[in-house]
Amino acid sequence: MANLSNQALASLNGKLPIPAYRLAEHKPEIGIVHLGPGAFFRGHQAWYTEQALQFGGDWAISAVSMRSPDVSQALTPQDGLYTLAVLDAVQSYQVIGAVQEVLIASEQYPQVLARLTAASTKYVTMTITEKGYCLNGSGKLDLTHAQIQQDLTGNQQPVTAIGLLFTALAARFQANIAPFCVISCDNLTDNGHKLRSALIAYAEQKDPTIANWLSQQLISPCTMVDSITPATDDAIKAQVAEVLGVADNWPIKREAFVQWVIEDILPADRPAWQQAGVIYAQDVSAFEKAKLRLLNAPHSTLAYVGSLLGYETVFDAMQDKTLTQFIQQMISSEIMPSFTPPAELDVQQYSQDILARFNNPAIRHLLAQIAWDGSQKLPMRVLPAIRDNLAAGKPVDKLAFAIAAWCRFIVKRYKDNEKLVDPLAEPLLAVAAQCTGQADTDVALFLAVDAVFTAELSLNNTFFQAVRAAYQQLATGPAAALAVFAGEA
Ligand code: CS2
Repeated sequence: MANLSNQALASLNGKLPIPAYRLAEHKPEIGIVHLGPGAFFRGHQAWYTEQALQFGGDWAISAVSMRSPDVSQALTPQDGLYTLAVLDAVQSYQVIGAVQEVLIASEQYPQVLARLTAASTKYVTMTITEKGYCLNGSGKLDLTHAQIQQDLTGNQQPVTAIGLLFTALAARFQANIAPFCVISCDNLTDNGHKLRSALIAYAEQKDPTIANWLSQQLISPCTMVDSITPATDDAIKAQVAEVLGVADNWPIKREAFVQWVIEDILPADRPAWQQAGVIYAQDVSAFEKAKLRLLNAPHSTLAYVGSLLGYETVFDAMQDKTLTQFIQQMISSEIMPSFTPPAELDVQQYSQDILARFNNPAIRHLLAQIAWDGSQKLPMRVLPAIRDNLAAGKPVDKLAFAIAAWCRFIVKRYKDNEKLVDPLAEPLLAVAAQCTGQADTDVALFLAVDAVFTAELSLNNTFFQAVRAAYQQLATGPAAALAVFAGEA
């Protein structure tokens, strides 16, 4: 079977949507560099840009991974092409051509820097996950972070995304080229502000003149990104090969729902993203908050509680009536009251639609994947709601159950001698090693991990007692504990 490539495209015409511009004489030039070419980027931003490219413009993407050669190895032989499979009530397939090249920063540094420095590169979008920003508990650049230290003090090529972007921006400054606009597409509250302040904080250490230039000129909108995009598996590869009649090294699958809200501060010269469905809004933080609390917080809760119960996927966990009842109660009694949603959002409907999306049988989304990086995700999705409720004297018991389930999940990994995927795996497993099963002491050990829990939160007795009670209950077994917390027992 032939492989997907520019050459194979013509044979697919008429079978499914293809990037017809790839067959034209004048192909779009690169105008966007993207850091972090994972599944989410390829199912989300690259798809939006693909739709936008149908309206013309030089907005092809150079996709850059910091270190991993995987995506480059899979897509370079395919001219950057890959298939997007939308798996929902209706299934559809589309070949995406927006990614024109895939580079590896650690191996092709001069090329990456040249792309980032070129005046024709107007945007840098990024999906580098929470940990990629190297922020401390207050959301500022962590200047003590080992890799940030390495980049700040050494003269080697940068190893962090922040260091790489700074080097490119400094080169643009020297060459009198305006900064590119940076667009964070990660699930962080106020992602654009955090990214902007991290870059300026880094620049202050390196060169105050550039820091000053950036504070005047760097555009870094906040965004809200949403689409459930599980990791690719062999089943989807086989399915795509059957539909296309050509082999694809790395197709992407996602649900039909897709949303991208961008703060309305982009330069006028931009891809036709709006025609592709992007929503520009004055205030994105309210949307971001609603999404983090109503989608990502329940997702992480399902991941930890569901894993303890022995489920494998989100869909499997959603078939457990007690678990879904618990999630619904957590949403209505603790999450909804924790924040003020955007005026234009019908939160009840929004939340119901999210739970319906979790119930999509066509999407095999592994709980294990969502459980990754809990130390980075919980402070964005669950702890803010807890903090807000504590301040307002509102309940936190169900949210605390999610935190206790995370602690139990780590202890279980330790006991089962299984790998914990988390940048803080080492200190967290060290905590698990000290756990004796006594709720008081075990919970105190976890809450003392200051990279996850702020001092204020770990010293809050209401919070401590709530996590302790849930943790203790979980000792009776996850199903029994869940029944109690869902009000069944
Ligand atoms: C998930 C998200 O893996 C996770 O932690 O909660 O990736 C989620 O699927 C997306 O944010 C949906 O937009």
